[in-house]
Amino acid sequence: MTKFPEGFVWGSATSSYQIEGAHNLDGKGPSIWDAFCTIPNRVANGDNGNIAIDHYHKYKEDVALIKSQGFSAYRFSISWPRIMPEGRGKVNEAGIQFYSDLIDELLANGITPWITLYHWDLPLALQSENDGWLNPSIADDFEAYAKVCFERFGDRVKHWITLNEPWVVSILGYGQGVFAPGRVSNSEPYQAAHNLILAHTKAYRLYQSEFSHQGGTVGITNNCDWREPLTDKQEDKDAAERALLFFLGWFADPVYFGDYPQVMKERLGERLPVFTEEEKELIKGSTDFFGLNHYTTMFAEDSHGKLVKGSVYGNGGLSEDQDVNLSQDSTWELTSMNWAVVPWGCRKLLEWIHNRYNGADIYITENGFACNDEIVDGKVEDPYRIKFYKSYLQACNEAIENGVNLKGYFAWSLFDNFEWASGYRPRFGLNFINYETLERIPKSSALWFKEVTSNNGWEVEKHEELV
Ligand code: PNW
Repeated sequence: MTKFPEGFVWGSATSSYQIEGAHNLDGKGPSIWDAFCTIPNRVANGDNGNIAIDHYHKYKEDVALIKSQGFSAYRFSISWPRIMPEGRGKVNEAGIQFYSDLIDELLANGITPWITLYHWDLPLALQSENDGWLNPSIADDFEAYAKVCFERFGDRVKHWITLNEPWVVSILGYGQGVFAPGRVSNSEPYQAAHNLILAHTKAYRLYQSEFSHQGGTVGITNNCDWREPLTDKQEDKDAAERALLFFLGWFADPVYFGDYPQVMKERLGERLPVFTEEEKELIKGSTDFFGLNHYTTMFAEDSHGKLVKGSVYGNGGLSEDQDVNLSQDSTWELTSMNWAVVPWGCRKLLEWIHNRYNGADIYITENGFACNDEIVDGKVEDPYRIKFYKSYLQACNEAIENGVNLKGYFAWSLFDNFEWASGYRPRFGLNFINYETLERIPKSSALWFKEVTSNNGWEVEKHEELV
């Protein structure tokens, strides 16, 4: 039996733009993703989130599925432009009503809501009129939006995540331009990141000063892959450490220690913005838990200035700033995102976080496997996904045994959904979506999770049969 500690949180996760649809209904304003999807050749197959899986209209059926699969927690995000169509000022009551109803439905079914305030669907007005995350004033706009959410939902919601993956927003949105708003630059990612950190901090401090009576916790979710030194040479060990600091330390060091990693300051010089002493004090300690999204592992080696251009996804940021070359082992299994399946990388990353961030309470807020599932005779069998989850959860279990304070795990994703620039083709769900009928069909992995959530672990032999 692989057993998890008493009270371990089992959840599944989604985000607003990826599932809701209803992109222009009931007063919702456009987001940067609505706009990005209209530009030719930015999203595979010309896909968009206009309808997505129509969760907006099917949320009751979806909550029933979560319940039947035994998850005690559900992580979803609020669409900022559904709440504030222009990003600031007027509040859209119909948007409030939707999330309020969803929260009530979850609670009535014994499921704890975990809300992400920002999962990339920025109100378009803030981008077109204000340069989005490049404008320092966005921190005040985000604080005002967070305030509405705390006021209207905080009586029932006790778990808040300010930002999802500021690394993706900065690097893919402002560095490589493959995600909205599609900008390409080697300095804007650092400016956007700076304002993201300040926005997070404002929302965190606002909760502390005005909403602490609600008794909730507020954190931030960062994404990071593991970086394994390619050889035992010290320079490759240093390269792997440097890559982790440019990836995760970029955001986690400020919220735990008040400032960027030294190696980033040294290498970026004037391209890295500077926090004032006052800001450092506010940023330091501005998270109640460590939210981690983790998908894969790559080898890292010192490039000695000779960069091999990696694929856009997962190249770990602006490699020229890090002097790191990344590679995969040819024996590693790849998902349909070309992300390698390397469970021990998950354990090593958890241990690295534990050691660097003083034994922080960690929640894995995303981890999952993409492929091209198919319906056969009305069923979707995905033994490879079960194998993936089993191996990563086993790695989590080992990390816990080694002293890591891992408190919960959210599978990405509850459903197949709009996978950003890759459109609908990669399927990450535990529940299959028939995009013609929008029917939800639980995959065998969803049934396996039911066993895990009800036993707080799984019987090893029994699982072996399933695979
Ligand atoms: C995350 N990368 O995105 C997001 O939080 C989800 O919305 C998304 O569906 C999921 O992971 C799967 O992609 C990422 O290039 C996108 O390293 C890109 C990267 C990492 C995470």
